[in-house]
Amino acid sequence: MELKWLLYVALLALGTLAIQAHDMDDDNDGDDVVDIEDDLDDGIEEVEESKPETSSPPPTPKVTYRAPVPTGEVYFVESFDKGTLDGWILSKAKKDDTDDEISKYDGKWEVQDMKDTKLPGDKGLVLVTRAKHHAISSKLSKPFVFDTKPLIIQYEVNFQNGIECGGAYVKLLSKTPELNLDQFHDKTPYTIMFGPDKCGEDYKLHFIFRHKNPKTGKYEEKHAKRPDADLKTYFTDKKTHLYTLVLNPDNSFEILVDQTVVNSGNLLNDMSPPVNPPREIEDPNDQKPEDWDERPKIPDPDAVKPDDWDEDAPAKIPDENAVKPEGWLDDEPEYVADPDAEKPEDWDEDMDGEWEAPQVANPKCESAPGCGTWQRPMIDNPNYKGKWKPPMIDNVNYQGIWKPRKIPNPDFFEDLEPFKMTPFSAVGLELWSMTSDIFFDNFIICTERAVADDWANDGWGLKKAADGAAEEEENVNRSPRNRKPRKD
Ligand SMILES: [Ca+2]
Repeated sequence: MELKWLLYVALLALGTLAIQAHDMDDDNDGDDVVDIEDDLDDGIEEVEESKPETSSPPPTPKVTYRAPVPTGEVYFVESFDKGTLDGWILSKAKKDDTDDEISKYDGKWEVQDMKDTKLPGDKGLVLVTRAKHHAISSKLSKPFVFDTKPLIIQYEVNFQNGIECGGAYVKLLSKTPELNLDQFHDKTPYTIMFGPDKCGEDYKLHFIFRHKNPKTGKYEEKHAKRPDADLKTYFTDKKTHLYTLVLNPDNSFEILVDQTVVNSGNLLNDMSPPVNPPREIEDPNDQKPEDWDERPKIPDPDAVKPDDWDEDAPAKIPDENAVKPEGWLDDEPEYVADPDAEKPEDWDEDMDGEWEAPQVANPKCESAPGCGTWQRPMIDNPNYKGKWKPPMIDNVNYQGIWKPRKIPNPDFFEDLEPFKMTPFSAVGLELWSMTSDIFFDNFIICTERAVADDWANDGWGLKKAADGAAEEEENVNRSPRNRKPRKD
């Protein structure tokens, strides 16, 4: 059912494209638009067949991909469909705390089609190299100032080769006089870090913001709690996933993957460490008085050991009721010298001592209940009492577990508007990955949910629909009853 639905979406989406293409082409007659479904079927087949199976040049697909266009105010959009890195700045910085060999940000970025793309022309930004530092960034059309409107940051990631250990998160770089995208590196101040990150079996979806302490002016990272949702498939299924962070002026936030909420909360309650420090703290100078009694129970001082309490009675005694089993061979040893053993010929009595046959289990004992001296089995002694201890009673002097007294926190402050973060003026990717070919696409930073949703429908939605239609096509072809004759 889902594939059918996807196909339907694909038809709709691609149909829209066909109509748009028609609008742009005045010479076209109306028949093409009416017969959308046939055109589409052809279009998708031709895309399929454009894989380099033969040496002839691939046919031009009828359905041409069209880059998405934002439908409202945006601070940043990038679809990479112009095919260049225009507007992006590669970092020339070095990491100062690592070996010279790997300290350079010399990882490669390229604008490419996705591998096995179903939408030729839909390009994205690809982190090409493995085991290198990558840093690239781009300026917003205007700095984002946190005021009365929400912040929405959204983009697509496809781990085309899966991901062993590496990140695909973005950093929204703080607007500071020192910000120099040419020298973007791991310590460049950011306002928000958001997106997927994975190492080993740890699948993360970061949302971190840097909060300015209003008392000290120092910044501290605040991390969103981990999502309850299982994130693994987003990293392993090699599909394109859409990551969205929505931050609202009332301090609430939502994190979505593929337009489904996977984490949500409030900047005041759900970040770690908390934005606001506690109002009171324990007095570090307070000390527990020496006579403070923390014992809830004590041994009864008035108790006396009863006269008949025998501390020496053993825990176990021989069972006097036990009877020696019938047929017990008291005079037979359990082991005897092996009658079949022979002294080795090279045995030297002077060197090796007197030869003795090795011991073996006495064959006579095999059919008897036992051999040798019979002993009574041991049982628990009913008269055993052990060491006498006085019973425990409530301690009338108990004062409870001591705690230092509370004092006002000298570092206390209260910021009720953590949403009002440091303005940011650029978006950056500063990443290390042990797996190559991470595909990024369709970045958008805006303030209206509808604008982000439209952008998603025209970008990520189209990718998903095209993939769905191609999957459906494959399934149909795979079924022998429906196998179509090849065109050529
Ligand atoms: Ca694109």
